[in-house]
Amino acid sequence: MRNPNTSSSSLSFVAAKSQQQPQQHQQPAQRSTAATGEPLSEFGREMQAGLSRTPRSISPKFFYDAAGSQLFDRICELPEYYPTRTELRILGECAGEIAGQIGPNAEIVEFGAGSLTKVRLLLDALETPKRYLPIDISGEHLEAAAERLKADYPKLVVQPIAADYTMPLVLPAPMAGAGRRVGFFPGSTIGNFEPDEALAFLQLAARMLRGGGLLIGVDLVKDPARLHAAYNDAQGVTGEFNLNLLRRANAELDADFDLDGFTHAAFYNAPRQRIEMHLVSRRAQNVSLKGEQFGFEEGETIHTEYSHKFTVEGLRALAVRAGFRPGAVWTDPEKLFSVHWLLA
Ligand code: AVJ
Repeated sequence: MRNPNTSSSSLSFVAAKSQQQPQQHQQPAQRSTAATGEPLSEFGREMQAGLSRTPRSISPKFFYDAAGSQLFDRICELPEYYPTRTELRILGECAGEIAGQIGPNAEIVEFGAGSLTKVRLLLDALETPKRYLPIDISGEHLEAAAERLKADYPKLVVQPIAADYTMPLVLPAPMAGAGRRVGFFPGSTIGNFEPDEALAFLQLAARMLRGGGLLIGVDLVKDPARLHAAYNDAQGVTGEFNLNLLRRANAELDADFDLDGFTHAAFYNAPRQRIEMHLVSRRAQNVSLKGEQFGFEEGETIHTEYSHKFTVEGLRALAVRAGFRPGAVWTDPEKLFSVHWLLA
């Protein structure tokens, strides 16, 4: 994920004492722009760095401002975008079996929790789940979603953690009488990571969840035409989602990207088993961002996202390298998507 997630951030998880307050995590030291001397946001720093390197790139975690999150919700409803509805179907149909693997009194830690819809399928099937710890970068969105969840699950302890889970993160100690601590990482967000980052994430998750497990949703390798269509929808919503990054830079970083001067490009890189998304400059142009000028040639791109696809065996082998013991796997009849139970 980068659902959010890559590039310069390091991944690490540390266990700590139980805390009742939602946690806020510190941003790294601020850098300021030469032009104004004002401190830059994380988005500002990464955008400036991303436009300064060759080839240009920016982490997909910055897609998800309010408008971007809404566009992503629309993507999930598109006829071409099979992952969300397929994963929901698997979680719904296999919830009993999944709950059987997890066992009673579990503590669920969700990475990149968003609007907390998928976990309800799990909570409904689990035997007396004890606590739910959703981690999400968007603190406000998370608080609101957590309040709604609390109202629906009065016996569940809900403790949101506002954090970027690709950054160092402190988790509360297990509650007295808790069962397994189980990570939940749905949506194939792991596909956003570079292969070495995916391994690093899984290694840290295995360490953090030792004695428990990880339930992870992973999109599968399939007919490239099907993949291509999922990221090049007829209504152009995925293109709007991609271009929203530039709109966001204009609004937040006082940039002057011409939204008609860039176009969405997404293609399947078969040998690397991944969709690659880019923003392509349609002509030679200059863009300014926080007082700095960036020249684009016609056809020059900003890489915005990888969405890696896996085989069932490939994901299980990666999990073994990371220190998990692969357990059950659930898929849909067409083998579009998979949900894996990995013992930590
Ligand atoms: C949320 C990262 C899983 O890779 O399919 C959807 C994001 N990008 N359409 C994905 C996305 C373009 C999505 N993930």
